[in-house]
Amino acid sequence: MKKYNVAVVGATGAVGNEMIKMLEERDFPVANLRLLASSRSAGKKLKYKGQDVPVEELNKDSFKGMEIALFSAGASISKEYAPVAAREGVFVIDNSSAWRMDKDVPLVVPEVNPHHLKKDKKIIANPNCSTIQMVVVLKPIHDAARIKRVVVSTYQAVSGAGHKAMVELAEQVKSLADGKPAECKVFPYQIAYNVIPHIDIFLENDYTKEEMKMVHETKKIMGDDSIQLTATTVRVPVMRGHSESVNIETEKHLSAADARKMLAQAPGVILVDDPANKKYPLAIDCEGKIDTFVGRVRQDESISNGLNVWIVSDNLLKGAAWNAVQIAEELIKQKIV
Ligand code: 25A
Ligand code: L14
Repeated sequence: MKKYNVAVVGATGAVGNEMIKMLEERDFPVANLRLLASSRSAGKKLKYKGQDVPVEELNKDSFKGMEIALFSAGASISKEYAPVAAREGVFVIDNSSAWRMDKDVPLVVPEVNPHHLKKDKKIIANPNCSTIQMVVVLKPIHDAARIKRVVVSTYQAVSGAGHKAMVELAEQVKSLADGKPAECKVFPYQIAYNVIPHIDIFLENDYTKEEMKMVHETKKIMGDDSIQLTATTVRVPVMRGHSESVNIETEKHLSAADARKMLAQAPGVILVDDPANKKYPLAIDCEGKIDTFVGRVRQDESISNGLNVWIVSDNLLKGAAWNAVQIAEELIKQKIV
């Protein structure tokens, strides 16, 4: 089997770290692995398959001889360096929001739109974490009953905001237990023992950017602009795993029982739905897993064709690192790379 030269940009971050682990766990056909980050991390060593791999400082020559590059170092780095890599013929799978809505860039969730990958589209965007886990569940429902409108509220883990945010939650919990005040550097307010209805920046329409990403990205991935969606995105004091309450209105009637049957067979989805035995998806159970978990499947009794579901997935894996590596696997499967 052919092996590929793979670069990870932002290798020392919360997502980058999981990308390296994912390549290892999936036994991805790596010939050479190049780890890139800022000058702060240059010289540091990270483990890959038991070996020490040095972290190099990212520069314009970093992509020579590479074939696939996984980016997770923020939008400004992606804006600057993804075109540099693409010009070298490298397939860039970018986890930032920089390229997602560019009409020449495929925005891909392999269970939903693998056909959007193309040989001449060197930059590929990895969608927003909250959107990814939602669309793997929406896709089979849309195919069966045609979705008209979605109302979603998210309960997002702090790891979505990176490594520093996880440290902040842990330190706040400790400070408060010691009777000391909680220090806020990453989040605008104390996140320990709190819930903050604000992720990413506020826009002119008073929605946050995170909320509008869910609106626009869902339509692009599903390839259907007619799907109406409204979102409220909320930060909760959970380390890993985003949860979502999703209300779905469909054109055709779909019973909760039929929806459950379909979801149990949907790719990448695991149904955990047994209320009598208190079984439903929990963030703490999904940590470290690549699947998307769905439960609490119910009829929306206030309208004629509606469902309510509860969706949970590890935001650092299906929401970021796994979806990126899965796209790379798909490029190989489709003989694109
Ligand atoms: O710009 P955005 O889009 O708003 O994104 C902001 C951040 O969100 C995270 C990610 O943070 C990103 O930087 N992120 C983005 N998408 C995400 C998603 N879908 C997401 N998180 C979750 N889900 P992160 O901390 O996880 O990762 C940051 C990585 O990017 C590298 N990086 C930063 N600037 C770079 C760069 N790489 C190349 N060139 C640059 N100019 C960064 O590497 C990390 O790998 P690093 O070397 O800067 O950081 C290594 C470690 O150093 C610590 N650290 C970070 N900042 C400082 C610091 N130490 C001291 N002083 C600092 N100012 C951290 O512990 C880090 O792990
Ligand atoms: O991928 O939880 O657009 O703060 C960046 C920040 C996802 C979540 C993205 C967060 C996000 C995120």
